Amino acid sequence: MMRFDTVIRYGTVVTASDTFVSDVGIKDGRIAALAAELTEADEIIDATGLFVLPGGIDSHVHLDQPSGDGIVMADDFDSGTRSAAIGGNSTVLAFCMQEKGQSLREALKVYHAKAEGKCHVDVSFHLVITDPTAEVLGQELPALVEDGYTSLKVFMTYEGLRLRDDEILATLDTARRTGALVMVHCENEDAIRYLIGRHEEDGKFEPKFHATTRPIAAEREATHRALSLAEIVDVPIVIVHVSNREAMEEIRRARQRGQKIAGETCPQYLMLTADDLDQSEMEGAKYVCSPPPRDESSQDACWEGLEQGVFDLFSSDHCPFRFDDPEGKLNEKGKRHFRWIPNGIPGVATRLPILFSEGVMKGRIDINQFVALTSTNHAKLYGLYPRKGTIAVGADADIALWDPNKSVTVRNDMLHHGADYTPYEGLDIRGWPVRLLLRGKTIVEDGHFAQQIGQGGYLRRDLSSLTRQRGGQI
Ligand code: DUC
Ligand code: ZN
Ligand code: ZN
Repeated sequence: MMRFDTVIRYGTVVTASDTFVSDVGIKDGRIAALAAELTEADEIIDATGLFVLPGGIDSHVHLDQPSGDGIVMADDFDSGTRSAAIGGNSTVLAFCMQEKGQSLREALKVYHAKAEGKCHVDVSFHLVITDPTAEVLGQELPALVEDGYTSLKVFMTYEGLRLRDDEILATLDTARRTGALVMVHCENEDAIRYLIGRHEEDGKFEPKFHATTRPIAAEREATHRALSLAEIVDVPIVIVHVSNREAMEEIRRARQRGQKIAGETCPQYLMLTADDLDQSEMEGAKYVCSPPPRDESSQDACWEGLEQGVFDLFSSDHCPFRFDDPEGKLNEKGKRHFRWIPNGIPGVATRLPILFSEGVMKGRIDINQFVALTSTNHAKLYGLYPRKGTIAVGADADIALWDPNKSVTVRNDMLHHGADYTPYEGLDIRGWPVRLLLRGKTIVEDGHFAQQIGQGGYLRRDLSSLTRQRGGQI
């Protein structure tokens, strides 16, 4: 019998489709065998009573991104990927933001330098296109897709970032030609700017007005427009961070028309509401993110989307800023006007425990759906499958051992991120990732990092399952 480096014994293996009791044999960083009675190994891990899941893949994470004058993101690739690992993730996909006038190659050079030598889990980059010149779309992007940068994001909101509809169409056209997958942030910038103006006239500056200037209709309209633009060009897209029923129904309808669409939602749309922004002492600034959290019926809709498969992806949209910090939420301008409060909340460490506890343990989704929504679908949609995202012979041995009976109360200091708060402080969780292996090596055990962290590598990616096959769903 083959001698393994590591064997995980007696656990219950879970994939997106199956649940079965099996030992897992690991050799040279990969899964080499799934069978009973694997006994020959240098290291034996007893997983009795534990679930053996593919490591989480968080395909929507912001790290070390420039965020406006004097504002500093709370996580770089070191702290951000530490926090990811604590929460059971073995891969994150971060954004590489093109500055206006900057070439994509130049932007990538900057982000590779930010990540180099600092990562504790594997990492890859989505490009954010803010300046879709003829050169960028005609030459750079096609070459970069060939080089394994196979996904990109466009914004419909934020002055300086957002693209006009004709620019989005041109970008989508390039995606169609190259097989790149486009993620779209859907909010109507003109409507938001108009509403901010009206709020200013009325002297409404507190954090809670972040939510009222970005209403559901602004998200729904932009979602419909993004889907229409994709239909015109006949190309798949991902609608990211969907917060409510109306935007979700747009995805359903587009699919019924025959479009290939992926949908994503995030923990904040299940766990928070606009009321969280309505608190004294600027406390509401902690919850400012876009789209904003809505209300309980929107939370129910997002659960429905997860349960019924409208959403393929459950991502964190980890975009951390410190709260009590002049470079964070409480910067001088932010204290006076909600529009200067940096947009985003931390969540890379809490994404998986929240869905496990609130979704699996409360019977809303089964554990195979959990694996699909948090790992397998991310790998398929972003060109990492089957190397990542499943427990199968030949796959990287990125494995999270979950104890379904472990109860944890979330405290900020256990999350190892750079933010000085978590939106989920005090939340009681049932089910926790008690051990994480990255390519066969244990990197976290019982909330502690192993000696050999810092081994995260860069992942070159294939084309998305959504763009690769004609007519294919994931
Ligand atoms: N969009 C994101 O995807 N993340 C943070 C801020 C934003 O607007
Ligand atoms: Zn966004
Ligand atoms: Zn984001």
